[in-house]
Amino acid sequence: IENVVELESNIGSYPNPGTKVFQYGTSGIRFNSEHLDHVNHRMGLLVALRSIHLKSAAVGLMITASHNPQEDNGIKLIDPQGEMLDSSWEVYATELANAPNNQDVCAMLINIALKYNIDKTYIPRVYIGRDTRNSGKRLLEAVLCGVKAFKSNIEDFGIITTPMLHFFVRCYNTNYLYGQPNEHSYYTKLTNSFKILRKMCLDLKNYSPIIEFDGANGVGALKMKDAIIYLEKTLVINMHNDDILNTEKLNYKCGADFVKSNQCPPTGMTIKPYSKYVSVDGDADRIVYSFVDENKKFYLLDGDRIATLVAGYIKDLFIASGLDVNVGLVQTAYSNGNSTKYVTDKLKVPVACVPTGVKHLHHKANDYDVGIYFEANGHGTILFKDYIRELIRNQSAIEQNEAMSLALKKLICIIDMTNETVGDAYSDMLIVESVLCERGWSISDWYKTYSDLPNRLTKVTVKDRNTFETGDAERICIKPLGLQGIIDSIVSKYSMGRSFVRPSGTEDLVRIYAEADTQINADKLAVEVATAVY
Ligand code: 16G
Ligand code: ZN
Repeated sequence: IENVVELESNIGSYPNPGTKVFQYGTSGIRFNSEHLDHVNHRMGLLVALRSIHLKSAAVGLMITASHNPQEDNGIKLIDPQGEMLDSSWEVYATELANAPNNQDVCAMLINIALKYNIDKTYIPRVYIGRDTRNSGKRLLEAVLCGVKAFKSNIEDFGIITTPMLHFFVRCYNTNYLYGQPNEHSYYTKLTNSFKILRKMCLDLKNYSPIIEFDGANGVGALKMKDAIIYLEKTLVINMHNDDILNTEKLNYKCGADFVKSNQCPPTGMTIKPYSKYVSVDGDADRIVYSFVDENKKFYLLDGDRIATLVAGYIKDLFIASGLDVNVGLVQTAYSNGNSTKYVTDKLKVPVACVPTGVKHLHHKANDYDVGIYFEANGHGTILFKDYIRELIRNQSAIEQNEAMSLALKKLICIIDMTNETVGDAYSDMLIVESVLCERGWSISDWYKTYSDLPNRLTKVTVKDRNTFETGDAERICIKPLGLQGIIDSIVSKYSMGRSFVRPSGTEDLVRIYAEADTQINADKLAVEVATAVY
C-alpha cells in the first residue's frame, strides 16, 4: 500500500456524487440510504486498514441506522474489545466519506498507513453484520468491495443485532475467552446464566415472567424468536411488532425510541393494564419497559430506572458477598434528578455525570471496579474489571459461608449474562428480569421505588447550532456568552427547577431539558428557556 496508482487500480468504483456532507459522529454515519454507497465502500477500506494497523485483530463493521426510519441506513465500526471506534480514527472516517474521488481516497489511506507506520504484511480480519433494512444488502456489497481491496479475512454474519457483532468481535480478540463468535454461543452464554440464577430464586411473590415484547419490526424481533428456544419457558415472551418483511414498518410508531420520545405505549399491540411491555430499537441495543394502569395512564421505565434497579441489586449482592468493591453509576444530564437522588442517597452508590453519547458513559464506567451506565434512552450495560471477575470466581470456589457463597454465585450469573461490550437489549432484559424476580416485584412495584420529577424535553431550531458550547457534562452553557446567566435566573423561579441546553449531535437543532416540581412548571420552564435560546 505504498503506491496510490496500484491501490487505486483495485479498489473498485463507488463514486462520490458530492452532493452531501457526511460526519462520523457518536453513532457512526447515518443518512438516507440512497447516498451511502460510496460511504460504505470507503468504510470497508478503512475497517480493513484499521485491522492491519491492529496486527490482524478482528475489527467490526455494522450496517444499521438503529431507531431511524427504514429509508435511512448507516455504519458503525467496532474496535477489538467490542468497544466503539477510537475517536482518533473517527476523523479519518469523516474525511474518507467526503473525499471527492478514488485518488483522494487512496492518498488518504496511504497517509494513514504512513502516519502509523502500518506493517502491510498483516492480513486484515473484518467482522460484518447488518440489520433488517432493505438497503442493507446493497450496502453490504459496497462494503465488501472495499474490504476485499485489502485481501482480508471476512466474516459476514448476515442479519444480526448490533450488540451481537460487538460480542463476536470481542470473542475473537480475547482468544475465545469471552465466548465463540457465533449466535449459538451468544445465546447459550447469556441465557444459561439467566436460567441458573432463576433456579436460585425460590419465592416469586409479585413477579410475573410474562413479557409483551415490542420488536420494533426489526432484528430484535427476529432474534428474540431464536432466544425463546434457549429460554426454555423461563420467560413467557409474547411477540408483537415482529413484521420484518414489510420493512417500512421498522421503528414505525413502535420500538424503544418511539415509546421513550412520545411517552406512550407502542402501537401494533393490545395494551392491557399492568402487563409488562418491553420495547427494543431497530438494532436491539436499547431497551425500555412500560405499562399502563387501569385508567390507561402510561408509565415508562427507561434507562434511568433500569440503572437504579441494577445498581441497587449489585450493591446488595456485593454487601452479602462480603467483598468490598467500588460500584458506581454513570448518567448524563438527561437523567431524572430524582433517579440521581435515589441512587446517591438511598442506594449509596456514587453517581458520575458525563456528556451524552455512549462512548463517554462507557469510558467513565471504567473508573469503577464495577461501573454501571445507562442513558435515559435505554442504552447501557455493566462493566466489571478483570480482577473483580477473578476475585469473585476465586472467592466463590472457597467460600464456606452459605449466604456469602450464594451471593457470589449470583454475581457470577450476572457477569455472564451481561454483554459488557455495549448496550444490549437482550442481555439487559435478562438482567432486569433476574432482578425483578429476585426482588419479587411486579412492574408497578418497580415503578414505586421512587417517583420521577416531572420533566419536558423540547427542541429549538437555531441559525447555527455550532455557536452553542457546553461544559460540566453539558450541564452549563458556555456559549453564547451570557445565556447561562439568563437560564440560571429563569430556573431560580421554579421549585426543584433544573434546565440545560445542548446542541444535538444527530440533528441540526438545540435540545432543551427542563424539570420542576409539577408538570405544568416543567413545561413552563422549558418554554421560558427555549425562548431565551431562540
Ligand atoms: C446518539 C448516541 C446516543 C445519544 C444520542 C443523542 C451512541 C451510540 N448513540 O444516537 O447515545 O443518546 O446520539 O442524540 O453514542 P442527540 O445528540 O441528537 O441528542
Ligand atoms: Zn440502536
